[in-house]
Amino acid sequence: MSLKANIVVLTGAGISAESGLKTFRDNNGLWEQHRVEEVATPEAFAANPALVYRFYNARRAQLKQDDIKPNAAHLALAALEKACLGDFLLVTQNVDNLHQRAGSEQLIAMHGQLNQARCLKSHKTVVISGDLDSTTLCQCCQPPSAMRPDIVWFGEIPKQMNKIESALRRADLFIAIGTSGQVYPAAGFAQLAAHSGAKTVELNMEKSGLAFDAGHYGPASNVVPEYIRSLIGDGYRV
Ligand code: BJW
Repeated sequence: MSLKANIVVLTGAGISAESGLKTFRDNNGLWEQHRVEEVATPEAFAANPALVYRFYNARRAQLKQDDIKPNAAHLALAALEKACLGDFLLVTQNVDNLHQRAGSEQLIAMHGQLNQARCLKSHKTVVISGDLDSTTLCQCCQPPSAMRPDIVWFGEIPKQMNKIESALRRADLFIAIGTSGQVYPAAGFAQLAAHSGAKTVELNMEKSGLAFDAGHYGPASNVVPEYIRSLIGDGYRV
């Protein structure tokens, strides 16, 4: 079955939890005793670049492990995109590549991607697969410049905000999945979509505390395929 509606989906770390990637704010959310706020800021990078490179190198390496792969929730969203006859946009706060690997195409990685590096001088991005450190140089500048992880840190502006906000204003349905709603601007998307007349739905392990018209709670790999089947019918299986 197909679906004639403009849909915006926002995902957070919870959708990748059952793929083996830790969320940020659960009990295990520390990395070598550091909270995310201590490594994911421009100030942290300026003060201790080696630590920050190491943090992102470890997480990039983890993506290559055989057991880290898209789960049923990622696959269900790729199926929803195919069934959607209106405008569809998947906005992820995640920096992993699991939505891309599941086949999602209309996708904005608003907080950047582990598999990209950015030139500190020109801000051009390149795809990387290995480690990055202060000796990794760009190929776009003369003399070559150092590179940083292409990640949106606290205090920086998330990517493609104009495109996201315009999709939210046109949305008939907004679905937030696996996000605690503690980090802005993503935490404000449901309200923006609702003001423009969209129905808002939360799919999460537990209620986030933000206001939604409806919510379904449990592990993403159960709740997301179930909800998407309720939209596009039983013909779809993952
Ligand atoms: C499951 C599950 C399962 C578990 N199934 N569910 C004061 C007030 C308001 C705002 C601010 C303020 N002070 C500063 C700000 C702004 C700041 C901010 O929001 N700070 C807050 C901490 C207060 N934001 C920014 O600085 C942003 N930039 C900005 O605002 O620029 C200004 C601007 C914006 C727009 C236009 C113009 C100007 C930048 C934010 C960058 C965030 N970066 C990070 C780290 C980098 C990426 C990385 O290293 O990976 O992004 S922080 C971290 O949090 C990461 C995540 O993307 C983000 C969100 O976390 P998420 O995904 O929600 O994960 P969790 O762990 O919090 O939640 C997981 C959820 O899943 C939970 O609900 C679980 O229950 C659930 N779950 N298992 C289903 N199996």
